[in-house]
Amino acid sequence: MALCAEDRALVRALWRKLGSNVGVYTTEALERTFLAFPATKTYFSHLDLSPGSAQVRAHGQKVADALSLAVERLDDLPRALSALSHLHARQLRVDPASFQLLGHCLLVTLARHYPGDFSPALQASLDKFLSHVISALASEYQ
Ligand code: HEG
Repeated sequence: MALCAEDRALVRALWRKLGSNVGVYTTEALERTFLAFPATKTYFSHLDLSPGSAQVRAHGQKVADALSLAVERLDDLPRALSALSHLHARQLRVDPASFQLLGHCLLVTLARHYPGDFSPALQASLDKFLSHVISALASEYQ
């Protein structure tokens, strides 16, 4: 389902609120993903995955930057993320089903840190945004 004007406004406002902490929350979401869905760790066997790992933090920042780019390019998501989709599909060979798991953990992380902002409307808009990011990332798998 496409993001309507209200979805876009809610997601952009949340991102403004996150400010420079997008990397912090994305890192927490990655740590939650590794704990809740341990099979996802197999893609990162070359990294130190212990709690508080600087390598996970550095990776979290890269994922966060891609999400922030997506927020800036809501009208053009598939194009904005096509190189990244290609990388995950052809080089990293990540099972696209795992994108949903990280998306879910990001939603949980943000709900935990911003309980007062997490209205049903924001949840629905954020969920739509993440679905769009996930389908853009999955677009190069065919
Ligand atoms: Mg991916 C690298 C973004 C989900 C596995 N991921 C990256 C990079 C970005 C990114 C920006 C760095 C690319 C580069 O260095 O050029 N990843 C990204 C997003 C999302 C996602 C936006 C979903 C919202 N990634 C994801 C998932 C897995 C995964 C769910 C596996 C379970 N990503 C993965 C691996 C690497 C990246 C193995 C390479 C890590 C490295 O070696 O540094």
